Amino acid sequence: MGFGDGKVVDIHTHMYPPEYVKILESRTSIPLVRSFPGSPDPRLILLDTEVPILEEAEAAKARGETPATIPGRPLTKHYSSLNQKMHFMETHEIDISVVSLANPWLDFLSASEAGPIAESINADFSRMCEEKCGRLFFFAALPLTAPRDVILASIAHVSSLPYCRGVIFGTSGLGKGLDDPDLLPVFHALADAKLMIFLHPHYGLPNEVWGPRAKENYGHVLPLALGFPMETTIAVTRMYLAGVFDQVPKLNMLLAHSGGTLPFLAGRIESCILHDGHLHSAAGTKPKKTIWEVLSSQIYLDAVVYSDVGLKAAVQASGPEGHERLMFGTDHPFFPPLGSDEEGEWESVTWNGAAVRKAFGAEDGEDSEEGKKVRGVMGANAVRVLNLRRD
Ligand code: 5CU
Repeated sequence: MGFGDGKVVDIHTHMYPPEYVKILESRTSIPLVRSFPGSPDPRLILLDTEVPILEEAEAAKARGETPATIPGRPLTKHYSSLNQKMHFMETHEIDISVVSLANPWLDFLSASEAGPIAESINADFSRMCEEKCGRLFFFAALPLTAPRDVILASIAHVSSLPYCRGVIFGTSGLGKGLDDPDLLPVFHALADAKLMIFLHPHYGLPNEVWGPRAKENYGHVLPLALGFPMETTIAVTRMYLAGVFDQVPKLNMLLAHSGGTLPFLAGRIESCILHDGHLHSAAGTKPKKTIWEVLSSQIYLDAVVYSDVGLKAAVQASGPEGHERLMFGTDHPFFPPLGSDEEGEWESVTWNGAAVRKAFGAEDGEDSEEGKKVRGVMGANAVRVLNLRRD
C-alpha cells in the first residue's frame, strides 16, 4: 500500500468560525443569522430564495407571533465547534479533513474590511489545524472584494501557513465572474504558490427560474440540487471559453459537487464550440485545449454527488486516470439528518461513501485494482494531490 492508502479524507467540509457568526448576526441583509420564536437554534439565512420567507418571518416576529415558516436552516454547534467537527470525523471514521469557510465566504465585505477579516479568519483556521496537528488542513478564504495588492498579499500570507493547502473561491471572483481578465494576476499568483482553488457555488440561478410554486412548496431542493451545480458549470465554462486554462497552465482547481454538470455536458460544450461561427472567425478566440484536456490535467472533482451514476460520469470525464482525480467529501455541516440524531451517522456521508464503492464495484479493503481505486477516491488521492502530510 502507498502512503495514504486506507486513510479516509474529507476535502469538502465547512465551518464558520465564531468571529464569522458574529458578523452574520450583525447584518440586516443576507447572509445573516436571526433568532425566531418557535426555533430553538438561531437560523442561518444564506440564499436569495430564502428572502421572501425571511421577510414574512421578520414581520410575524415584529407582531409578536411565531412565524408560519421559519426561514433558513438551524445554525447548530456543527457549524462553529471544532469539537463537533472532530466528533463528526470520529463517528464517520474520517482520518483527515480539509476544512474551509462556508459560503458566501467574504464576498459581502467592503473593500476596507475584507483584508483584516480574511487574515483573522485564516488565522482561526490555521490555529485549529495546529491544535489537531495532522488531522486537519484548510483551504483559506481570500479578501476578493479588497484591492488587488491586498488580495496578492493575502495569497502570499496563506501560502506560508503550514496547514493551508489552497483557497476556497465562489463564482463571483472580483464581482464579474471568473472569466474577468482582472483575475488573471490572482490566478497566476495562486498557480505560482501551488495553491489549489476549491471552487464552490453559492449564488445559484435567478429566483424566477424556480417558478411561483417554489417558495411555498419545494423548500431548498431546486436551488441546492440544481442551482448550485449549474452555477459551477457556468462559471468553469466561462473560464474555459476565456482561455484561462490556456493562459495559466499551472492553475489547479477542485470543483465542488463533482463539477456540477460539467462531466455530463463537456461533449456538448465541445460540439457547440466546433459549430460556432463566431469562435471560428477572425474576431473570435477558441480555447486551445479541449475541455476534456482541461478536465484531465487542471481540474479535480470532489465525489459529493450522492450516486454512482454521477460519480462514474465524473471519473470518465476526468481522463484515462480519472479515478485519481476524484476526492471524497461530505459537505458537513450542511445536510444534517432530519429523522435521526445529529450526533450519529449522517446519510450525506454514507450515501457518498456507498456511491464510491458502487461506482467501482469494490470495497475499501479489497486487494484488487478496483479496491485500490476506492481507497484512492476515499483518501489516498487527496493525500497525494494536496500533500496532506505533517512536515
Ligand atoms: O443548505 C445550503 O444552503 C448549503 C449551502 O449553503 N452550502 C453548502 O455547501 N451546502 C448547502
